[in-house]
Amino acid sequence: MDSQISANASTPLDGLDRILTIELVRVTERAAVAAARLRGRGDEKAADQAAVDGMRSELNRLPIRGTVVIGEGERDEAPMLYIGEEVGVGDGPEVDIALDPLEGTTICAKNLPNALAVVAIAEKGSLLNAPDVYMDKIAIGPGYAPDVVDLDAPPAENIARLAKAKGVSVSEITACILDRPRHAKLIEAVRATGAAIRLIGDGDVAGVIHTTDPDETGIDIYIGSGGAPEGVLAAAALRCIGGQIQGRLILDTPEKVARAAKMGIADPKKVYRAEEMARGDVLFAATGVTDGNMLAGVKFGKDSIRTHTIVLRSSTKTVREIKARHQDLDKF
Ligand code: VTB
Repeated sequence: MDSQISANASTPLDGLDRILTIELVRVTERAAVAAARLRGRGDEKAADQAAVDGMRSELNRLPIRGTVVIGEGERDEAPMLYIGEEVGVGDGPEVDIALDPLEGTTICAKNLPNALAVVAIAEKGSLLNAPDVYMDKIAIGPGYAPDVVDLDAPPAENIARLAKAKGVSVSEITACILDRPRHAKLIEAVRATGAAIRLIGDGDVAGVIHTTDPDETGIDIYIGSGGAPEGVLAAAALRCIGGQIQGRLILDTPEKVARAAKMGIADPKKVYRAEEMARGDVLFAATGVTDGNMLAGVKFGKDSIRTHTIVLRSSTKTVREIKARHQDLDKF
């Protein structure tokens, strides 16, 4: 055998075993196909359950000792993939898992763009254990100086700073914002700058990821409040692709502060950067359920099923796109 090959083969890799990168693709593919069968049926719960079942069965084949830290909810409210559930074959590295088998259940039920199956894996203890509360978020793609935008600055200032850094006029910036009554003032303030807004019904994990490739997606910045678990997933993706996110948990009642404290959050006002939500070596995968700006949705053919996945690894920042044609249809 070539000595170079054998030397490399026996050299332990830093962080997570890179073979997991490819294994992870199966996890989101499986969840996406299961959810996609229920696209456009108006039944959020059924689509979500199908995605959960699909994702769980593939996760349990991975050579890991995994613990779900961002999942479907607390043990008493989620029968599967609850926070604390152990997944994997029970052998291999100890890892933390953040997942959303169907990010955008309503999008899927209505068959609208950008529903995803999403998972991230990091070394044990590396993911923020975020409670299921809202998080204020601001995110931009790679290539900008640190903190060019600021979670606490007025929207007009952030848009102006971003336009300047990008070298374009404010009117050429597009902000992605969740279409919610709570964002009325934010939307007004961004519109007043002359920037465009892409209003999305759900799916702010995709919204944040879309900032990493504005030429393709047309989105430069994500602003607004969405789920904290979704914030951690988006942070994991940005750790791998590049880009910046700032997030602060919205702990607006003593009950939420106490719940967060129980999960280890001592400072309820802390602003988290990507590397504070997802530390160390991180792997991330997302498969399109419905057609979207970055990923195609699942396509059901007569003899095959097609899926489109991005899979990312923070230590090398490799972005892989995997278009798969599955012919072993019994598996799905
Ligand atoms: C967002 C969105 C998700 O939750 O995080 C949103 O990205 C936040 O909650 O797809 P509200 O719907 O209450 O605004 C989701 O819609 C998932 O539930």
